[in-house]
Amino acid sequence: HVVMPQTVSVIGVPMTYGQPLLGTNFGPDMLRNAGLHKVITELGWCAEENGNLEIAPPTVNDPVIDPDFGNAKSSFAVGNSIKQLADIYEQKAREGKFNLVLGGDHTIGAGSLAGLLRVHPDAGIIWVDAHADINTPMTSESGNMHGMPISFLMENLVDCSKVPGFEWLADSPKLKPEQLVYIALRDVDQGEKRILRELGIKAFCMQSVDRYGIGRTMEMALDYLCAEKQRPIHMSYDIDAVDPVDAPSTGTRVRGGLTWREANYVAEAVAETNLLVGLDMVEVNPSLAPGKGADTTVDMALLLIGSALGRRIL
Ligand code: Z70
Ligand code: MN
Ligand code: MN
Ligand code: MN
Repeated sequence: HVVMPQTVSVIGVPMTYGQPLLGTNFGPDMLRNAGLHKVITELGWCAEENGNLEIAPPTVNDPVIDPDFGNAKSSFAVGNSIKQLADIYEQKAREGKFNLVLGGDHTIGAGSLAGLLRVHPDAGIIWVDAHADINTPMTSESGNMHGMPISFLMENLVDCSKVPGFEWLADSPKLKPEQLVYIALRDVDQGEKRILRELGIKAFCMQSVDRYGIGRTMEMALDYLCAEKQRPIHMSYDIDAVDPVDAPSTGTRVRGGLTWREANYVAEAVAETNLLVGLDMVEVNPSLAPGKGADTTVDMALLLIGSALGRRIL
């Protein structure tokens, strides 16, 4: 069995080079300024603040991916930055701490998973997102790396030694398809559909939420990961999984998302397993809906973090 850690290690990763819009770099400080530490400590956890990782911007001299291996914009800057996250996530996980990773765009998920798998090679991953984020540099139509983090962590999908900045990931422990489950998908590229089908990856898209409700959907998702044996879980929560009504300040709004209650229930259900060892909260971009929209989005993100950390109504 896995014992719930008592310390939440807060890691800010103000990464924005995995997608074209500036502003996701303000996510971590927005969440802290809105009372993140109060949320953590009021739930009985110790908060260990690690500040923000240093993100070096891309330069014109950076090596770029050979077009024969696809397109991966700013891979050198992205890869070198998230290597730092992999290292600190690994260190904190070994200390038995809960990793709370504040994005930043979703490329940082690759850093969290790399660190996680070094400590818990058998961990389960819950990826809550409107998007599948499993394009490879070959299948990606945009070249934006926030649409790719999972592909870099899957066994036999991307040769990381061919992607400048990601060489360090080539010999890192990788994910098997059965370690991953998606929630809330509704905008999946053709190439991604093929990958999901060929690898047999379990995905509960919005149609599943419509058909079975969020309660049964989460029961099936958690059974899929944990029915046979308990394993540590990492949840990577893209705020764009939530309907734009409740999370407008994000780069790729897709209508028909999780309601406030459904989004919250996802976090509550995962918390109830007592298996959660880490959480990414990503793609909060306060610049995109300044004022009320940003506040609504940050409020939603803090709610989800509190619920994932075990807040109960009663
Ligand atoms: C598309 C791509 C994406 C987030 C957009 C979009 C990916 N599949 N992810 N917004 N958070 O460009 O690969
Ligand atoms: Mn995402
Ligand atoms: Mn383990
Ligand atoms: Mn997304």
